[in-house]
Amino acid sequence: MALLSTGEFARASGLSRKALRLYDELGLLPPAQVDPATGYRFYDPAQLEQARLVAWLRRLGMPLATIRLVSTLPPAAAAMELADYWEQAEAEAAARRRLATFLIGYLSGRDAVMTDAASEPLTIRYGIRSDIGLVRQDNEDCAYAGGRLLAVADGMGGHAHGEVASATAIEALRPLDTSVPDEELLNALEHAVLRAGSTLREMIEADPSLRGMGTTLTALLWSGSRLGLVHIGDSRAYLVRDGDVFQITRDHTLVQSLLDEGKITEDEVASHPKRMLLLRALDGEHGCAPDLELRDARAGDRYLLSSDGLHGVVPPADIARVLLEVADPDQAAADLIRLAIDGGAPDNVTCIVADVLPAAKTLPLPATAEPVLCCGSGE
Ligand SMILES: [Mn+2]
Repeated sequence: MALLSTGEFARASGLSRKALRLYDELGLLPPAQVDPATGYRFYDPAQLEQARLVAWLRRLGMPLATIRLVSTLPPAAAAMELADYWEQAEAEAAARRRLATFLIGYLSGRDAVMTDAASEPLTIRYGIRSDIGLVRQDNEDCAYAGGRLLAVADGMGGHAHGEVASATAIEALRPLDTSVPDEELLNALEHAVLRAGSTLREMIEADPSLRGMGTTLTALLWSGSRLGLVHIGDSRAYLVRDGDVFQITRDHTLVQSLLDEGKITEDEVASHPKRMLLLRALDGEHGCAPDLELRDARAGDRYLLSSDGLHGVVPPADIARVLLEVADPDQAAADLIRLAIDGGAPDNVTCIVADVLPAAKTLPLPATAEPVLCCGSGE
């Protein structure tokens, strides 16, 4: 059968000359013959079927490398490869749709309506309390609890500057109390922490008397059955699951690292002269790297977020007892604060206790509780 010139083959196959040249270079569709004198390329009409397949796959958006693979397979195997590719493409499109929905909500300050109802199988019920304690003049803790976001920040810096730092961190996180797609949980948290850091830096540049202010930040952000954890400093998150209490954050303190290195014992922590020293905090001056972790959210779990005003004076066994025995989260938060006060409350103390419940569709829950912001000496 007579070979076709590039122009004839292009017309017959629906591929441009330029595309044919590219596919030749990539080894995807080499011409049947190349004239050694002129360099003209000729195609076998039998190659038309292959060329049409390549054109179809390109219209599908398939990358050339995948086309090269598919076009060498026998039809049945090619069909399977194509099905795999399309499944992946649809999953990616769905992820992009969720990301777009989230960004629209995030940038407009409105809670975007997620069309994917299956991604919201859990709901949380919380109690939040903060107390100035018995010694301090100011409450420099700041906390927030909403339908999807819980956060505790413990500010430092003296003369109310700590209040500014902790409130700034919480303000940066608050817009995330919306539908964040689960694959974006950690990106969103990290972005908010970076934003808080640059806001603090700008404030310090504008007013050098603020230098030295900083804050801890420990927060949980839910999306469906996933949970993002961001943590910097010595506030803590605990998880109660199946009757056990686990501390799920690690203090960024000197004494914790000395403990980890075996240089001091648990008993020596309370009397260590530098037990207050933080190795990491959110302060806008030092590039801070928060711990970020993606976790499973399960119905029946309970979480505690607390500032060091709690664990600084209340023994772990007492914290665990309240978490395990007091069913109502608001009452549990109040009881924990009471234990800190009874322990002398040398520091501000803040607690959020949150229970993870099954989907609203299985529980006749009232409308979502109002978010609560608990900041500063006014509390
Ligand atoms: Mn504190």
